[in-house]
Amino acid sequence: MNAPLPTAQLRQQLYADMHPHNLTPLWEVLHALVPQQPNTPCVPALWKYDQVRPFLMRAGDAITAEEAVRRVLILENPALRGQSCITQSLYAGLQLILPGEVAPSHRHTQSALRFIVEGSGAWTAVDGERTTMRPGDFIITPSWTYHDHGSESTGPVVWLDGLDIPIVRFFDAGFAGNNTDKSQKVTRPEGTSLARFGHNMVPVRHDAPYGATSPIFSYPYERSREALEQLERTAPIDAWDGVKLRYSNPLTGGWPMPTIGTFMQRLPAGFGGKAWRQTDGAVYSVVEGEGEVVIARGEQEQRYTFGPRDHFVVPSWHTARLSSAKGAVLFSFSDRPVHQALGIHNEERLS
Ligand code: GTQ
Repeated sequence: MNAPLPTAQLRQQLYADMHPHNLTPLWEVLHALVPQQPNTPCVPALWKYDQVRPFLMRAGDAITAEEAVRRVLILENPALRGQSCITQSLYAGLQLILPGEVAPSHRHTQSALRFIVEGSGAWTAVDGERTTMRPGDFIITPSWTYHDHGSESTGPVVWLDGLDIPIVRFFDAGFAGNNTDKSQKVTRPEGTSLARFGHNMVPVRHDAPYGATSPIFSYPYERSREALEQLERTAPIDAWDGVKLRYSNPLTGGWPMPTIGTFMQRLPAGFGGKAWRQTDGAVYSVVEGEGEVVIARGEQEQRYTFGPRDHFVVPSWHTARLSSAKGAVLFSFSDRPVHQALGIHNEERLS
């Protein structure tokens, strides 16, 4: 009779013998599979607009919007290069359209947001209605609606695209198709959706035209800014967020998009915010002003100074605090609606 194998050898033999049968022992990976707290592979990152813009303009020389279909530079998380994502669940990119160009009409099950960064006078069309893009506007392309972009501007127009591409990929639920028209036919005057749904009133007889997505497809900056300014003057300032509002779907009061939550906040001049952390990693676009963000996990700490049109990402369960000497306005988006739908959203406000 053979002597019994030592434990380590016994285990290795077991693993080797069952490997061809697509079996693997849980106890070797349990700690990583079920971590004590979120342990994202994402890292914080900052994209200074001054550094990004020349590459966008070179992309403008290198390819037309039509040939590219979408002329976009993807903001890739430095720890997830090659995966086309800024967090594990979200995609972000900067899209450029030049005067006279058209980005042809298509649709997909991925939902998109556009946050206008530079230039005015480009338009995007959704479901027969166009909206003019102005800096700071938040625009939605609902899942499976045809959309095309174009520009009658005199200069370049750049916006931030935020999509749920990694979420839809995770669920293997993506469909896409091209429209027969390069630019879809306009069937409603500009401003119809805002008039119907954007004045604290809604049509008496209506169905939600885009299911779980807001029927307002452009939330103009003018209005967001006015609300934040008034609240800064008249309401208490939150010690963590300054003055922060979330965008809402007027039909439900919930998030405007089923997968992506969007926010706009004002940091008053002289604001030194307290630190917080949350499970939803968030992408920020600086609208106005300047400030600093400190993002930390464990011993690692990143300190970024930001100005207009800069972008940065705060990954899941990293602590972050914002400050601003002169005041700033920040747009941000995250996958919080999904966390909330799954009952796994978590947030800590540190003192
Ligand atoms: O504008 O339809 O950045 O389909 C990535 C995929 C933009 C768009 C992106 C897209 C779009």
